[in-house]
Amino acid sequence: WREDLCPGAAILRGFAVPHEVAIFEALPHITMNAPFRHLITPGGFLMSVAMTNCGTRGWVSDNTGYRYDAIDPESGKPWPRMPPVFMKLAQDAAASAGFENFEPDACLVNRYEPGARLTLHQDKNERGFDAPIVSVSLGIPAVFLWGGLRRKDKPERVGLVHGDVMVWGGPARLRYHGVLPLNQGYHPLTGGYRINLTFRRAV
Ligand code: MD5
Ligand code: FE
Repeated sequence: WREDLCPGAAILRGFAVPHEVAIFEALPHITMNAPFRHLITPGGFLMSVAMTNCGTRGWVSDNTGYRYDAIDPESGKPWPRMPPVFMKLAQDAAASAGFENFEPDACLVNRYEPGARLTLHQDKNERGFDAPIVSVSLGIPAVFLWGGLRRKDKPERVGLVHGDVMVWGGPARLRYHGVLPLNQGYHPLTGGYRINLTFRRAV
């Protein structure tokens, strides 16, 4: 069930399914303390994906730019701690793709409703790019856009379903990527939403 997309990039199909119940038991702790919110891009647009974070750093966007912050600007308090099941899942997935000793400090939780999308971008707000990124897809399916190292490289389309885990590192770490507008759907654990957990080493 491991698909190697290119050097440094792998999809582990269904890897998160054994942890699905524990993940959704842990999630309310996070969202009660740091509710999902629609961030504003530096350009002044409201993002269609709703976001929150757990871990010692969280990814935030506002009119001053993108950054990782130890404090949730909405609450003025640290982000909720990363649940052990999240940490273990991220570390096991990274190791299965060849990245031992992954120590994520940030978990961005993305919530997509039908129509929500993520335009093509690179993840480059982290201090270094040695660590991989682990991305866990939950709930209703999505089409992932997987581009090259230059914005103009035509992206491939990759279907992602509940439980799929992607690992990006090494030469794939800075590839452009995005998510097509989500179709309507239903999943017993998420209702009409797609939830994506993205684990990173921010600092
Ligand atoms: C998502 N989220 O499905 C995606 C999964 C984000 C984001 O892109 O920034 O929150 S992360 C997929 C990813 C991460 C790092 C590198 C690459 C893909 N890649 O090289 O294609 O909500
Ligand atoms: Fe990204």
